[in-house]
Amino acid sequence: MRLSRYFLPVLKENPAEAQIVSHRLMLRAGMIKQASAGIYSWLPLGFKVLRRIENIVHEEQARAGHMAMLMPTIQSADLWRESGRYDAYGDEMLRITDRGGRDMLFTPTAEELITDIFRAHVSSYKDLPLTMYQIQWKFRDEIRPRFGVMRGREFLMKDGYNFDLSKEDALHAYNRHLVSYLRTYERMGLQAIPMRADSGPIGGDDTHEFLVLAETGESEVFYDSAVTDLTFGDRDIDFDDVAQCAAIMEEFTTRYARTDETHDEALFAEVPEERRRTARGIEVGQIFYFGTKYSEPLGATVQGSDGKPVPVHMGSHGIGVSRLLGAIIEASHDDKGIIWPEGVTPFHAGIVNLRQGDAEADVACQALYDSLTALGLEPLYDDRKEGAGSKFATMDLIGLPWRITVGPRGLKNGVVELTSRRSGTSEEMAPEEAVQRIAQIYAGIA
Ligand code: 5CA
Repeated sequence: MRLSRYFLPVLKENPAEAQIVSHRLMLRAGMIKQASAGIYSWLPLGFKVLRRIENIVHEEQARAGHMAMLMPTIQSADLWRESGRYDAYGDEMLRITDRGGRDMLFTPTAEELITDIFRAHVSSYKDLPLTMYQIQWKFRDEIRPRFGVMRGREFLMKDGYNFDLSKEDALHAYNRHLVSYLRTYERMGLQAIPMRADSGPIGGDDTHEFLVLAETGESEVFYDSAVTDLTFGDRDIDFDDVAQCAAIMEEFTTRYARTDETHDEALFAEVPEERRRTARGIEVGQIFYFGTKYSEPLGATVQGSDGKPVPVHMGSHGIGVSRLLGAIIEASHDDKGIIWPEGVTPFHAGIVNLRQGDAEADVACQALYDSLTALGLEPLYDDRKEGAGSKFATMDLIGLPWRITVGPRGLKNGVVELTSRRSGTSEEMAPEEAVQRIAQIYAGIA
């Protein structure tokens, strides 16, 4: 993409309405624009990152054996009356009446609808286990939408639902999701720590939230600092292996890590004092096991091996897809702007032409652009007639992890400059070498 043709409405000034750095940087980098309170349009740069995050989620869900599907945003109130949540959900639910006077709603989550699909089509234990998920817009009429995409009213969520014959099987699904989420967040450059939490309106006894530590996080968290030493890395996982998933679950959840909703001072006191931490965190996902809470009232039963009907055991599992953009920026930025982790960056590298219009510099930039593109990478070429300072400032603000700077002086010596956004270090090298280096870096990303 050429920057001269790209829609990147960068703001010079800090927007007054933004209280936290991620919101400020998303507005300044022209990623989003507020349409009304807690509701945003996704401009090209923001939308690109959103898509990258979605793709990682899809890939990791497929790896865990879960099927993608899509349910509507507008649902009938009748189903929610069957589960008892139409009234229980309260003012957070956006209620709509259609022209026929029927009560409808904008989905805040989809346990009811998926259970309705299940009960219509699945009747035998032989069809279990089953896990399906979607990435779909949700609406929750939050009292205090704030911090940009972090607490929106309309937001994009990955929501997955498992159906199993027994509690034991459903707990394997729970563990499988935990394992899959650990890898998902790490691919986005995040450490998201599973913490025992409260289940709120979704219900159930077993639930973990995934928290990214950040001063601006809305949750207060208490943990044993040893949990921050754990990394998932590149493990070979068989998602059908019950013992393997359970072992990873145990590895990541036995040490003390809880949100304030479930915090227990007495248990926390058992953690060695030098490892006790109180901090703030951003909740980027949550997994639930709630057994038969929805299958019983909605009549989602299967015929067991003895021929008798049994209600299925369920859980649901969410990832805050749009919130993740904010969380990643909170975790990865500096005074100059965003620093995208390679896994989610909107463009793989920036090309800065220091002398646009200089025949040699233009040709060299185009050649770099073509070579990167031929390798399947997406560069952003700043081909505007602007000064070097302004070009660097834009690249730093939008946070591409790698920048190639091309100028007549370097070209005389056959070199361009490769700069890491994260470390700020630059190295001179032949243009082909810069291309190879960037290609190698991305080949190493899962
Ligand atoms: N049905 C379950 C799991 S599919 C569910 O709704 N879980 S949830 O309520 O925990 O939401 C899942 C994730 O969506 C949260 O962990 C959070 O990251 C994200 N989320 C929730 N509310 C908002 C909001 N107002 N703005 C942005 N993201 C949100």
